[in-house]
Amino acid sequence: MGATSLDKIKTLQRNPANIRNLCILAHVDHGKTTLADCLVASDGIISSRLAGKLRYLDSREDEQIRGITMKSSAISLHYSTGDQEYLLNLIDSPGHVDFSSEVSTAVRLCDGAIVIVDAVEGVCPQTQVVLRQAWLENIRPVLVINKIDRLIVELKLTSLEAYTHLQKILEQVNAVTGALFTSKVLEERAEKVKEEVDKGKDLSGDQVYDWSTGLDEADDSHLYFSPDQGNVVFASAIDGWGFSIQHFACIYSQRMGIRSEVLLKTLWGDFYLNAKTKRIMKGAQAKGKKPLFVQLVLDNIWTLYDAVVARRDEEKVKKVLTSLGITVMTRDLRHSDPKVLLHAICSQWLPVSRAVLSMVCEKLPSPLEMTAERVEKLMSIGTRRFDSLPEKTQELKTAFLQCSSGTNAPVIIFVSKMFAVDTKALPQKRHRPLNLEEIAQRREVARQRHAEKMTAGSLEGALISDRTPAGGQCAVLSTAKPEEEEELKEVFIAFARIYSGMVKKGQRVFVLGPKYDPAQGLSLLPGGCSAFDCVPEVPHLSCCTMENLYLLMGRELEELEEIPAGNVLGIGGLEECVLKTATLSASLACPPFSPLNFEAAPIVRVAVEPKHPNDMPKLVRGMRLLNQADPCAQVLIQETGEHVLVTAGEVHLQRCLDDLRERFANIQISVSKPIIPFRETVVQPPKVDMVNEELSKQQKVAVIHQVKEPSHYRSSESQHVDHDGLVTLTTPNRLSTVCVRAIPLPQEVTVLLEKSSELIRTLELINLSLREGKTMDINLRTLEAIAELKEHLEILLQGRKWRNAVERIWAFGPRRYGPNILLNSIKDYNRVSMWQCLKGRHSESAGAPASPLRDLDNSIVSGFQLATLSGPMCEEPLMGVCFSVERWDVQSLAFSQHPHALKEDSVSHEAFGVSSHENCVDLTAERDLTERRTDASSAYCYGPVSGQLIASMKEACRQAFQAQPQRLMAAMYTCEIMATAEVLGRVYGVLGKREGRVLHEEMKEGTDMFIITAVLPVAESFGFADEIRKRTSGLASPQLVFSHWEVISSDPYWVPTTEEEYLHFGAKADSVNQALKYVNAVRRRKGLYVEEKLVEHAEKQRTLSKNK
Ligand SMILES: Nc1nc2c(ncn2[C@@H]2O[C@H](COP(=O)(O)OP(=O)(O)OP(=O)(O)O)[C@@H](O)[C@H]2O)c(=O)[nH]1
Ligand SMILES: [Mg+2]
Repeated sequence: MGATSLDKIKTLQRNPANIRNLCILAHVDHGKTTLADCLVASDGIISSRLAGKLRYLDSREDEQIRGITMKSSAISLHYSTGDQEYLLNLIDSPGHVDFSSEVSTAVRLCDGAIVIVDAVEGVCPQTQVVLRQAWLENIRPVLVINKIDRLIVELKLTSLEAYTHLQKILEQVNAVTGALFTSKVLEERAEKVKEEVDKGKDLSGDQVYDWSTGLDEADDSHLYFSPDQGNVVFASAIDGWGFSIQHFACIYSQRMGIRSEVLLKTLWGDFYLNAKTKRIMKGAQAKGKKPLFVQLVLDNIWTLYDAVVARRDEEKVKKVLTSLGITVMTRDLRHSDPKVLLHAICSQWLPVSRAVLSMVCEKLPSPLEMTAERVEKLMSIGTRRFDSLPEKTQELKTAFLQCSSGTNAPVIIFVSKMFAVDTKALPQKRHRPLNLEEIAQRREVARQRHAEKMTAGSLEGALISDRTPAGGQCAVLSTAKPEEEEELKEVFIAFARIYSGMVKKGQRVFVLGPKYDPAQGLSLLPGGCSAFDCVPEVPHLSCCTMENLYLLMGRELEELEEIPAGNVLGIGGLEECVLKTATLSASLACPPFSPLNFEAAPIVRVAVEPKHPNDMPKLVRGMRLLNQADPCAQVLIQETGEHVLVTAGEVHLQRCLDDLRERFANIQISVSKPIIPFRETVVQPPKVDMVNEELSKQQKVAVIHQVKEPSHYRSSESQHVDHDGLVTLTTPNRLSTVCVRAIPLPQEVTVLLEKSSELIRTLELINLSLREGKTMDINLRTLEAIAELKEHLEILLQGRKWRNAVERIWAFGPRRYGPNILLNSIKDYNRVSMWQCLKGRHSESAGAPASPLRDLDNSIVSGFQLATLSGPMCEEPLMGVCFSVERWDVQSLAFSQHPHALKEDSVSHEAFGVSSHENCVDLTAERDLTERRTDASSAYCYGPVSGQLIASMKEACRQAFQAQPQRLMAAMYTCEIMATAEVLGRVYGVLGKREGRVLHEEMKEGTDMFIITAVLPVAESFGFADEIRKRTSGLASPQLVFSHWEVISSDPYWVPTTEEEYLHFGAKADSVNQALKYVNAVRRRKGLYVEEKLVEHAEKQRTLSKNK
């Protein structure tokens, strides 16, 4: 540990008013870890000479080698200013998109954040993301504009230009905050209006509607970053300087005799100093004067850089040194690298740590100042409203707000991630210096051992002397083994924060799973119960012992006996009961915290297998550990038996594999090529053919169906496909028939469904509990969001085809929340509406009459779920397809087979509005009927009706899908690349080669950088970042973020049919068909049949000359 003793920190931990829990957030490479170094150095933990070079919080080897942070890590610092002493629990987070889940875990534990922006690059995509994350977690940010030295040295801006540039950056950051604020106000406003409308329903009609948006009254001035508010620091972390305008206001108020409050208001802004009158005036820009900030602040820094770095003028440096009253060591003064001298001067003149830490202590809230709004947000589980939680649970709100460590305060802890550390790194295992007594004791023991050996040796003589080494060795080996095994072991430590109560080592607490319901817990255990008791079975509740408590000190851990509320800590001994996150509490009334907001979804998958097959158990164990140690990585076993690792991107993948090889599994592994996800969809029949000739409607249908596998046009006893794509399928026992049609969903609908998947999942949960007869107090916001989704869908699904479609939605799929719809177009079949929760609690089951089909309803949904989970092209999930069930017959016999036998006769429902197919269907149905009666008994051999119906429904959906023009959808990344004009061409070259598409390109103001925004298929993205970096000599480095799914326009099953196409593409049409290439690659990987001819006319390859 550094200069601060452990005892000091323990004392500071007890005073929550002077604790600040904060994290450092920014885009990749904007200087988070460098700034953290400066702050760590100020506490004497590392030398200030090494600050910025060491990157102390990047403790992993690969972090040091690659120069990027991959894990968030915490350190506790002591800072004293005036008579106040503060404890800062600082968390450094990664900026690379692949690790954005680490940011989520850090933000959750903090009350405030330092947001860093690079002075040259300005607001970048990740800056926006982290500002949003801070906003969503209700934590307060302060701003550090870093790398200002680059404006001087690299861009060579004058101080005035730099001032305008800084102003622009501030505007950009505030614009992001402004947008977040506006959306929140509008949301609240909408909520309020709705509440008023709900309340005012029975009032008479003379209501006055207030059309204002609420934005005018809402005060948002405190949210913005402004130097005069004291929440902005200008810095160069690498050169060790930083300042807020308060610092200069203090200096100049003494020097110039102007009150510091006046200076504070005028140092930033359009003010100038009138030399004659010695007064500060407004309108510097209009009058062409130097703003105060330039004259009094920036000019000094520019002069210093000019003297030290540009001119290396020793005389001038000395003059500056005397005027600042600074002394530097002669070796720094003579150092060949001017940056060393600069660092030595700046870190004394304007130490960045002082500027940043005093801003943090002043502007960021302590754990005592947590807002009620944030507490409610943390405590509201899923769809539940805060005020619908049990009374005892609501009472816990005060515990959060008081943040007390008293004996009565309930213990509440949130674990945001589990991280693995080497057992050797634990303080218990660390070698500590021995005190004098221990040294004497050991010496005594050694002396005795030696004496025993000597006597034993003299007794046994030379007889056994040649046996001894072997025997000895044996003993050594056997004792060494368990030790070695233990050494390999990784232990998991929970990264957590205490929100209330005093936590003691060895304490037992409840672990509340994400689905734990405090109402249920309290009712099952009415008398209350402590975690020490033998707890009876309560769903999603378990107990654990906090075996060790640690103070997190970057690379090191310090063991503590107890830790009071308001602190960030590490907890040992939870690996068995906590997978990734958890809420721990001593009270049963505590609800599980709301889940973390993750920004990036894992998308890159690889299959992993051991090099040596008998290492399989080790791999399985290693994968399990990896899953626990990473907040974002997913580990799954596919149906094929492959072990699959899903990560957020290439860099993340590399890190996970390294961890697996070197820490968790310790074996050699082989890794498959990335498994690229695709989606399958159907589209509207194309209007033009491949050579851009217009296709008339009739011809088009003929062409497509003729070309595609003719076997689709099967018409057998049990199945029939008609010309406009309606598929009729009968179950093998011929007791039930379904007619299904696949219809492409409009693109906007697919996007909306994709975006709302979480909401649909919630809707499904609500429906499930309603079906089970449970009542639920649903959060008003959730209900509103559901109503909004419905409304939105209604707007998007317009036209005759979609009449009343939203009400008729039967299910979403796959997995009940995917972007495909099952539509109930059966006449007279009334189901309980999907949207029943919107209609009030009492009407739900009364609406629909009992139908004999209801019992088999689930089979249809299951069949649809299976069909949408893997499509017919290459067994990838479907997207944007609507399956409309237009007819469904079930014979009464089927019901007698079904466990819930119903005594009704044959029920037949026909589709409405579809006439073309009716004849043929009716004919088959009639014939079926007579046959069915005769061999009813043989029907039993096909198994339960429900199962048959699932299989038939799945098959019907697949065939309906194949009856439409099919397309593949590719996952797309967006990337923003910053590049200088010289390398722009090469960037375009790489993008073009990889099927990328440039969306727009703009020049960053004040610099010679271009920002290119492009989309790129995930399938083509592997090695993209590296290639760009290589081709541009490291000048451009892209950040890839998954953005959306895009239909690949080419038809994978296309073959030329018209004369023109034939001429253009040749008989085999084997020129590049991107979609077919992908389909075949996926099919080959999955071991499916691939229709490919590898070598045709082999004799043509013969070399003629050889035959001669
Ligand atoms: N010129 C200049 N370079 C800086 C400054 N601060 C940091 N750097 C450099 O910027 C690079 C990135 O710094 P880091 O501190 O690793 O950035 P980071 O934000 O922690 O990056 P990630 O953790 O990977 O997101 C390093 O090469 C630093 O030397 C600065 O004030 N001026
Ligand atoms: Mg870093």
